Amino acid sequence: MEFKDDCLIYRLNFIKDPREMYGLLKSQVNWRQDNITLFGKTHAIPRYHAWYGDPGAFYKYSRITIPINDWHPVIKEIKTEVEKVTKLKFNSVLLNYYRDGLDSNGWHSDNESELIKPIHVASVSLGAIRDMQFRRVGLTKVERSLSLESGSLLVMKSPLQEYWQHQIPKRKKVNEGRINLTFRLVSISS
Ligand SMILES: O=C(O)CCC(=O)C(=O)O
Repeated sequence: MEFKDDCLIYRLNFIKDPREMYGLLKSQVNWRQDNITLFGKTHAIPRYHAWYGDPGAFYKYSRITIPINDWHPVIKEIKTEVEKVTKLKFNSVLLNYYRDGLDSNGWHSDNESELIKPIHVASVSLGAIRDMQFRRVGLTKVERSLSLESGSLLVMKSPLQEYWQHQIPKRKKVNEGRINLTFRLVSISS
């Protein structure tokens, strides 16, 4: 599939006061740093993360099951606004906290089995500007790059995750933190 711009919607100034929202989430989110085992070696993942959602909205990626937190009222308000703007439904959110440019998120597609198809992901950025790069599944060449500004909303619509991978590469010159919220719709287990 070619990179179709209608699969990506990017909107600036989605969050009214991104600086204040960044400070609030940095201090109030139940952040954790999990380990990942790759090729027999265990490493701390290069960022903090947290999972919030409806009861039963469990999520696992890279073989890490992140404990679910009940909705924080402010995160729930952001979800409501995201749903209003995108006309999509979400029941959970993965938050990432990149302490500085040495924290990162490697190549992947958001295609875990819990995600309900068609997969749409809505992503809100706060704090330092970071690049999101895109490459086709199975290829190494970076074909697109987006600079994600504080307060922005990026919607990745189906079928993007089937054909493309994305990453947030390390950027040594970035000294500030960044928080990202990616809203998802997952199946509910009892
Ligand atoms: O930090 C971002 O903007 C992307 C996060 C991401 O790719 C993910 O959580 O799956």
